[in-house]
Amino acid sequence: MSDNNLLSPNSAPHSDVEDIKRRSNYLRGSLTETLEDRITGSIPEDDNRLMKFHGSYMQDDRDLRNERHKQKLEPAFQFMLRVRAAGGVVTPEQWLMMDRVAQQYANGTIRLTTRQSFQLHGVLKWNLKSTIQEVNESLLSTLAACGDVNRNVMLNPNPYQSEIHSEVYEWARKVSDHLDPRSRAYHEIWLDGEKVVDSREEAEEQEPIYGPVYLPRKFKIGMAIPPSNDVDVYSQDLGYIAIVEEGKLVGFNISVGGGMGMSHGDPLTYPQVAKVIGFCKPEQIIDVAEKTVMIQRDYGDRAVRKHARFKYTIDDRGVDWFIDELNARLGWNLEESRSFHFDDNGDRYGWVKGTNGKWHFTMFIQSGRVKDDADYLLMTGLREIAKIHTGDFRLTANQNLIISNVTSHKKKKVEELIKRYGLTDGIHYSALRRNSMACVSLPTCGLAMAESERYLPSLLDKIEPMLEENGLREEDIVIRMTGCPNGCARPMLAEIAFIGKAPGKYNMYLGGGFSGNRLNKLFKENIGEHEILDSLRPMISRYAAEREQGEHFGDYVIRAGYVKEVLDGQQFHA
Ligand code: SRM
Ligand code: SF4
Repeated sequence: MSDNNLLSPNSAPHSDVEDIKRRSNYLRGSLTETLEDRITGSIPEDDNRLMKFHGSYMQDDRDLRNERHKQKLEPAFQFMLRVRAAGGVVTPEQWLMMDRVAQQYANGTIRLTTRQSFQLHGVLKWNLKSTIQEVNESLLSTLAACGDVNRNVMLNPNPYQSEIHSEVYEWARKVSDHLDPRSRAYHEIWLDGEKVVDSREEAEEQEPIYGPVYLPRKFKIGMAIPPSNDVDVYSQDLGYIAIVEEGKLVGFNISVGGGMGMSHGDPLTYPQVAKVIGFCKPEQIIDVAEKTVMIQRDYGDRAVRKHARFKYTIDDRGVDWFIDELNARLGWNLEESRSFHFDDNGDRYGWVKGTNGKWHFTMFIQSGRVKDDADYLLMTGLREIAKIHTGDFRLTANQNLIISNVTSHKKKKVEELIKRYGLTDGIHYSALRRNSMACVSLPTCGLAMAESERYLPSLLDKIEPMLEENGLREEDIVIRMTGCPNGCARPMLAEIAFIGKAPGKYNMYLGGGFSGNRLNKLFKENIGEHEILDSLRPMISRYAAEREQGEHFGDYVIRAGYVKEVLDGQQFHA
């Protein structure tokens, strides 16, 4: 089947992570023993690699690192736990569970992620099991939230087209369930399940899609419902674009090979927008997902992890090769892609009535962080709403939250709570802030080179007056920041982006497409706040004065010559 690495024979070149996966006996490793070790709050590196498949990363509080080092203490080890829900849809009971475990076992906050999952930070090793058990009791899971497998399947939360949403949501769930790892390791380790699989042969049957070494790298699927591209479908390894004709879902266009991650100064790594390769009927999408994942399993690079994402497999072999391979494995051919149009990749805030007659309220949550501050009791307000809410909550791909499916009967009560706690639809913020995203970064992210979540709000405070002065307060401009070039807030698709280089220093990018359809381009390297503001000031006033009717900022900066357009198929660094 593969000329490269089908199930990664030991003799083929492979990275150390491949060995760890192979030795792990389907994600078990020595995790059970490691968790019982009370001498240290940390876990060994091999087990940490496996922990990712179980939805957790070991971290340490980087704010405390130097001080603890001086005091000759081990770093303040703690765990991040990612809880996934396909399409970001959760019940009020599940919200209340997240709230409870965040208070009891984590740092008292909930982080809504750019892939519509939850993250908890600061969970201690001894509390991991209880936390994961509570999560599972409420029918959510941390399994495969991280690791070399398919991650949370994203879906436009679409509060207004309720029927289409529920139909596409069912498909998202089916794709997600189908691609879940089937090893019993998760149940054995965390849920005290019976040890059912002893022999490798039996287990192999249990991982018919992934096999014993899983994928070469993480794999991401997103489903967009035009005209909204809020899930940034072109950033996904595999994208589905719902095609709705005469009010009915007729199928999906398929896009492949998107990805955001790169390393500074390494031209072999680059972000890329996905290519649309064809169309299939709704009932065919699981087959397409399965076969695509299996092609990546067999042909992805297992030797160099930096080169192991699906986008590189496609680039190395060509998109035509991929289509042929996919069609051959499917036993039928994809149809010609259908026409569609995206307007934007943002959220629509405030109240809207769905086609099912129920109400939906989209809230603005700065960088997805749900917490209580002295002057903003966001977490408490949402808890009070969850206690009386009979619909659902939807996490958006822009780190926001929708209180969804509110009956007309309950709307007044929910509105009262929104008012009492001052929960905001962002209307009193600038449109720039409403279109902003920042990754987690410091102090928890071990890969962060600069601040992001903790810095972007104050940078926005300084940019907003420039917008006000130029009458651009209500102009939608997409701005994103990350603390490193891994691209967790998909900054490479923003009209204005800052990617961390060193403490207080960022590379500044301009010219992304307003609907997430075009990568941006490097404008200035390694600049601090002063230079950021000095660069933006004249640009913003020129934009206000010179823009054409309906011209977006990302298009303007290209026309005005600040950066060159990144054409389709061109790489970021070109
Ligand atoms: Fe990410 C790694 C946070 C979405 C590309 N990402 C990390 C880690 C786990 C750091 C680590 O490996 O030690 C970060 C944990 C920080 C912390 O303290 O919480 C982290 N990524 C996040 C989240 C929480 C950002 C957020 O602010 O919401 C997002 C969680 C998503 C989820 O719920 O599943 C998150 N990460 C993304 C996205 C956006 C997306 O998926 O739509 C990307 C770019 C898309 C892509 O994958 O191409 C992304 N994260 C990465 C990468 C680079 C992968 C690559 O292509 O090379 C890494 C590093 C790695 O995998 O080695 C990474
Ligand atoms: Fe960490 Fe970098 Fe991702 Fe930000 S972009 S969360 S700094 S890995």
